[in-house]
This record gives sequence, structure tokens and C-alpha cells, in this order.
Amino acid sequence: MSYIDEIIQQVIEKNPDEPEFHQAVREVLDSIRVIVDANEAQFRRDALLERLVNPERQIKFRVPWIDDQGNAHVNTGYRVQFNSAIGPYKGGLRLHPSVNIGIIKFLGFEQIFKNSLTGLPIGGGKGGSDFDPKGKSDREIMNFCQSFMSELCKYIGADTDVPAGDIGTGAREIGYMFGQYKKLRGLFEGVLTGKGLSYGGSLARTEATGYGLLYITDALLRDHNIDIKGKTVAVSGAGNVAIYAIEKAQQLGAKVVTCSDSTGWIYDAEGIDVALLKEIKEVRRERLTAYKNAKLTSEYHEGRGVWQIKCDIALPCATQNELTLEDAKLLKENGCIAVCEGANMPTTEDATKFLQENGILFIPGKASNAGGVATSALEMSQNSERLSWSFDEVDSKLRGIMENVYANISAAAKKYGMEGNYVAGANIAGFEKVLDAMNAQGIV
Ligand code: NDP
Ligand code: 2IT
Repeated sequence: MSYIDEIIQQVIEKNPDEPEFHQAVREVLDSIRVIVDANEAQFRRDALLERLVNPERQIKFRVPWIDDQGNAHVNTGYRVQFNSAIGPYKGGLRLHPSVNIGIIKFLGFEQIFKNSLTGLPIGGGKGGSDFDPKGKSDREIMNFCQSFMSELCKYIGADTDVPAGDIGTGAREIGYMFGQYKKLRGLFEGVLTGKGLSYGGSLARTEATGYGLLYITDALLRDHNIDIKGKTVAVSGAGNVAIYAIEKAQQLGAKVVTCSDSTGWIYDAEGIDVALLKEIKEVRRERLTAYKNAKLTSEYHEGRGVWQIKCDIALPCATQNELTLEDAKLLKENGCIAVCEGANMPTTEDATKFLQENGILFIPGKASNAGGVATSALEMSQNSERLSWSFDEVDSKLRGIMENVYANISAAAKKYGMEGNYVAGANIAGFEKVLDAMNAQGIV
């Protein structure tokens, strides 16, 4: 059996009940087969792949917190410090009831290669909790975040591990966590990114993942002589990534006709009203039914369904495995030309394969959503030099980074005879830098 297949089997056996982690490992290892096969003896001797798929450290802890009625609850907190070959661990914190160690490991594993693709010095990590922020008061959120950080603060720091937002963790949660870290460690330092602008946050970090997604989508389309102007776009999700993807798509002249949350979805033939969406999601924290109520010409549907809408470009920006084979077939039937992932691993394995085999341009999340973490790294730079850059300066750096990511994944795919396969290109280009750093640093 090949080294790669042995490792994939080992990952499945040693990490049962973690299907998302298996999926992420399988996709990366399948893509780097050419490199591994050519170096099999050395890689086996150095247990290179074993070191790649086993996190450097996994931290799991109890998070007790008290609700507004005075009742205590206990959630589980996680931080997986996956790989520090190219820099301090970096990656978000997810707060969602579906969180378990397998989800955090899949996200942490993806983060290694994503962070490498940004060209910036950041290693891979991820964390979070099965806490559900929905329906909680501000005080309950604060209480949870403080308890979570009371334990996490022992393991992180501006030069060791720098968490940030993800699903369920936005500016409010980062603020409460930062306050608690500072109180317990006595350090005002860039230990978290996505901070508020008044205490060390970076302009354009809020927008970065969504804007970055559109910068790379635009680069992809231009490379194929297609103009994004006038194109119809379907977006899923209605959170941080989706909102700013919609905003930038509109600025580039495209029309976005859908968005969704975990209870339903909107079809707005006139184009999503992004100011209204921000008001509902960022300020009032309401469901998408509020969008329909405010904009009577739009349609609201319960459940999932955005991929049945005819579009040229599909941008899944909600969560993992939300775009299935059935959805991919609908997109194809409806003439979709490109799918670029805003979320982490939103497309199932069989759907990805179908899209690629049917000539639909496809960029995987580890490349196309890298703008968020890249801008987090720019926030770290600003914190280190105790300066703040202008919005335009950060935004233009972000655009440059995303254009580079596209050029690199495209070149890597071509170099290994897989032109246009951006999944292979992203995994190979991301892996090469990590490999070089791991080899240089010895067996650690
Ligand atoms: P938010 O919490 O801001 O928004 C998430 C959105 O997705 C919400 O609309 C949410 O609906 C919906 N959603 C979440 N879980 C599910 C689910 N199980 N089924 C259906 N809908 C769901 O998160 P982000 O926008 O930050 O993150 C979205 C994706 O982008 C995630 O995959 C994340 O890992 C990825 N990402 C985020 C980055 C960032 O900088 N924030 C950077 C790179 C990737 P509801 O509110 O109803 O739950
Ligand atoms: O998935 C991701 O890249 C993020 N949630 C952002 C991580 C970060 O450190 O900004």
C-alpha cells in the first residue's frame, strides 16, 4: 500500500467518528500524491505524514458559565494547535452546538495550508466550543467568553497562538475574550485578531474574508476572459463572510440574488439589499424572515435551497458540506460557470468531483477564503509595530495577497500537469512551504 493510503487508513482508525477530519485529510493527501510518491523513502524515514496529520497539541477543557436565571451550565472548549512550522498557531474560534474535536481538527488541518498560501508567517490552529450563542443575552455571552478565556489564556499569546473569529464568534465575543485575557495575563498584546478598532483591531478585517473571496473570484474569471460585471451570483449564509462577499460582488457590478441562514433562505430578484441585511444580522441579530418583512418583493423559504436558483457564480459562505452532489447538478443544469468557497469545506467530496469533471471553475476554501486570516496576520503586524494602517492600505494588500494566491495555486496545478485543478494547486502550493519548513527544523 502506498504511504499516503496507509496514512489515510491510519487517520480513520485512530480518529473514529471524525468524518470531517477524514475528509479534509483525504483531500489534501490525495492532491500531494505526486510529491509524496517522489520522496517516499525520505518521508517514511522522517514520519513526515504522521507528523503532518497529528496535531502538535490538543487542548480540551470545561467551560462553566451562569445564565441570567442563575443556573450553571457546562460546555466543552477546544484549542487544537496543529502545526507551527511556519509561524505561531493562527486560526479562529467556532461557537456552535455542532462543534466537537473532529470539526476543530478538520478546521485546524485546513488552516495549515490556507495560512501557508497567504505567504505570511502563520502556523495552523483552530478552537471553539459547543456553546450555542443563539438567543443568549449579552451578559450570558460575556459570562461564557470570560470563562472560556480563563482557561484558554494559559495556552495562547501574541507569539505562540493567536485565535480569531469564526462561526458564532464576532467582534462582541473577541472583545469580551480580549478583556479577560488582559485581566488574567496582565498583557495588552495582539493575542487575538478581529479586535475592535479602538483597542488594536485592523481596518478591513471585518470585510476581509468576503472581499478576499471576490478578489480571487475576479482574478479567476479574468484569467478565463470572463467579466464579473453583470453576472448573477448565489450566496449562502448571512454572516460575516456572506455579508461582505455580497457587498464586494455588488461593488464589482454583479447581482447577488440569494442569502441564507440556518432556518431559511431569501431570493431577491432585485438584488440583496446589503444595508438591510447588515442591520438585521449585525445589529438586530434577527432571522431572515425580518428581511422578507422589510422587503416585500423578496421571497423567503424555509429550509435550504439557494443552489436551485439560476446563477453564473455560486459562493457557499455558511458551513461545511452545505453544497451536495444534488446541488452541484442543479448548478450545472442552470449554467453556473464558477464555484468559489467562502466557507471552510462547504462542498462535499462528490460534489467537488462533479463540478471539476463538468468544467465548472472551482476554488477550494483554503485558497478562496484565505483573505480573512491574511488580514488577521496584517493585524498582527500592525500590533507589533504599534501602528494602524488606513483602510485602503490594508484592502490593497489584501487584494494583492488574493491575486498572489490565485497565481500560485494556478501555477502549482500547471507545474504538476493538472492545469485548472485549483484543489490540487492549493494543496500542493500550501504543502510545499510547510514541507520545506518542517524539513529544515528537524524531527520535532
Ligand atoms: P457567522 O457566524 O458570521 O455566519 C455563519 C452563517 O452561516 C450564518 O448565516 C449561519 O446561520 C449560517 N450557518 C452556520 N451554520 C450553519 C448550519 N449548520 N446550517 C446552515 N447554516 C448555517 O460565521 P462566518 O461568516 O464567520 O463563517 C462562515 C464560514 O466561513 C464558516 O465555514 C467559517 O469557518 C468560514 N470562514 C470564516 C472566516 C472569518 O473570517 N469569519 C474566515 C474564513 C472562513 P445562523 O445564524 O442561522 O446559524
Ligand atoms: O477559517 C478561518 O480562516 C478563520 N476563521 C479566520 C482565522 C483568523 O485567524 O483570522
